[in-house]
Formats: sequence, structure tokens, C-alpha cells
Amino acid sequence: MNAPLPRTVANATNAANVEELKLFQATRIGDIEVANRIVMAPLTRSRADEAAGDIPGSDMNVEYYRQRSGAGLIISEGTPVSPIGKGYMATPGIYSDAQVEGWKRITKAVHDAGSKIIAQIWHVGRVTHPDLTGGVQPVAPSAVAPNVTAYTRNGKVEIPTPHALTVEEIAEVVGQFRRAAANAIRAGFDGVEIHGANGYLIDQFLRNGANKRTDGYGGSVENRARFALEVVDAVVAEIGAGRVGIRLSPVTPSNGISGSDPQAVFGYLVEELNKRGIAFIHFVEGATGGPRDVPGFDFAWARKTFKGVYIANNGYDRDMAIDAVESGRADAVAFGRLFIANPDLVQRLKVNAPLNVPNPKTFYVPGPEGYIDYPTMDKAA
Ligand code: 8OZ
Repeated sequence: MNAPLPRTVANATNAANVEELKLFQATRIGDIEVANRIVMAPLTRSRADEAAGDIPGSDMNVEYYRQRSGAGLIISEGTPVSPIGKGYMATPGIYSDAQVEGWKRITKAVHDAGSKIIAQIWHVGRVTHPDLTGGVQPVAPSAVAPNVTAYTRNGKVEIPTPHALTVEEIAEVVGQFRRAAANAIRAGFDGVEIHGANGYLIDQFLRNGANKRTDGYGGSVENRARFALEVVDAVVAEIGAGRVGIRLSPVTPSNGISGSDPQAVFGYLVEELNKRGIAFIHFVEGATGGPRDVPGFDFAWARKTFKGVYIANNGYDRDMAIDAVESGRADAVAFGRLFIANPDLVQRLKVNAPLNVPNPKTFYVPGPEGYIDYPTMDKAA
């Protein structure tokens, strides 16, 4: 297609047509070849079969991912590495054989449609409630409750104070991430994204608002980064660095997380991740789903320093994404809410078509409405 470059793209390019824009061109993310630099961000949709054991892979789940296969890379919704790692209703896990079988249906559909898909492996840590974990008390680096609520079958509930993981228990959780990565490959995923963002377990270790430990996993920057790096090392040992990435949100306040020194701890982490040669870092720039201009971390420094692929995220629109990739500020851009409402987002961005508006009321509810019924361009009025 040779649609003329829309006038709105008054950026630093003389591209005669959109196909010349890097955003729409193929590249490699570690070992994964992708058809374009548009990434579908991980999106919790709460439509797994919870009664059967948090199983993905219903016809509706398969259809949802298949519809979005125009993305160069799909990052799955967060998938808990253990029952205690779950913080929201009907989120599909990746620890049981039945879950792996369900994921196989999804990865096959995406591959048949010509795209790539990685699993976002996730442990929520303290951001959950016994109603969601099978009655088990939530775990965290320290016995400090987050100042947020959870939603369960019983409605809105207060989150209790978590159990501070022992050193032995930390090793068990690292092993769960490793098994989740092995399961992801078994399920046909092209790799994994370790969820290190948004105030969940790995972020709880990194940031000193949640991590009050005085052992080897708390205090100094090196100690607070230890758990994140142990998880990365275990996952890399299992599936290879070229199939591993991590999502980080150094300055987000999501889920009651806070830290006094984001540049120091995330700067150290970026340097250490370089040594591991992982495929990518997926940065949430600013407050997740909110303002981008939050001080405390130099994303341009991270872009310059990190040798792998830099995936940018948070509030990007078409012009911002084109500009970020043309200018070299990012290698790829992840879109979340726009992918919920626009299954054919890549085609729409190519021709600068109007976008469907996402409906937040159907983000996390059961059923096909607001999930697989957003129209493609040809069907739109
Ligand atoms: C929105 C609703 C539920 C979970 C995250 C996994 O913040 C999430 C999430 C987002 O990373």
C-alpha cells in the first residue's frame, strides 16, 4: 500500500510513503523476528476459565489474540507463575499442564496469522487477597501492606499485610519463574517478558517503599536488585537470553509502590541487564496509564545505555510512535488501550484511519462484549 504520508506526520522524515517509516518495518527483538515495531502491550482481560483452574484458550480467547496478530509482537496478558502470584479474577496462569494446553491454542493461532507472541510471566506479590489465592496470605519482601484495595467475588476488599518471604521462599519463587518460562516455550510462545513493573513482586523488591529488608535482598541498590536479577538469570538459563525481556516502570506509583532513588536502582539494573544480553527492556515511561512527565528516571540515558531493544510504552499515539522510532529514541512502541479497541491497529496506523474508542466498562468483565467485537476498519461505519 502506498498511502501518502499524512500531513500530521510533520516529523524528521522525508519518507515518501508509510512503508518507509521504520515503525512499520521488520526487525529483530533478540532472537525473535518481527514484521513491524508495533507491540501489543500486556493487557489483563480477566476472561480465563477460573472455575476450571485459571485456564486460557477458550474459542473467545483464541479469537481475541488472533484478531490482533497485525502487531509485530504480542505480549500476552500477565500470566501468574503460581496460584499465590495471582491478584485479579480470571487471570490465566502458566504453572499447570492444563494451562499450557490452553495457551498452545492461542500461540498457534497467532503464529498461523503470521505474528509472534511472548508470555508475560507475573507474580503480584502483596497486591492480592486470600480470596484470590486460595486462602493463602499474600507474600512480599516485607510485611508492609500496599495502600490499595482488591476486587474479588466478594466485591471490593481490603488487602491484608503480607508475609515477608524467607530466603528459602525467595528461591522457590525464582524457581516458579523459571518453570513458567519453560512452560511458556512448551506452550509455543516465542519468549517471555518478566513483569518487573507496576508495583508487583519484582518492583516491590526494587523499591524501598515496599522493601524494608535488612538481609541480602534489601537495603543497598545491589541488594534490592538481587531478586530481579536472580529471576532474570534463572529464566535466561532456562530459555536463552535472546528470548527474554523485562518490563520496568521506574517512576510509576501503581499499586501503592514508591521508591526514593529510582535512577540509582533502575540505573544499576539496566547496567546489569546489559551484562546478561537479554533481548529487550519494555519501559513504562511515567505513571502507568497516566502522566508521562514524572521525574526521577532518565529514560534517554537508559535508551543510550541498554544494548538490547528498547520498547517504549505509555500514552503513545501515532505521531509520537513514528517520531520515537524514526528519531531512534525507541526501537519499538507498545500500545495497550488502543489495541483493546482496534484489532487492526497496525493497518489503521498505516493509513492514519480513525480509531475506535475503548470502553473501560468491558475491560475486565466476562464474555465477548468489548473483547472480540470491536470492528475492523472495513466494518466500521
Ligand atoms: C490493570 C488491571 C489489572 C492488572 C498491570 C497487570 O498493571 C496489570 C494490571 C493492569 O501491570
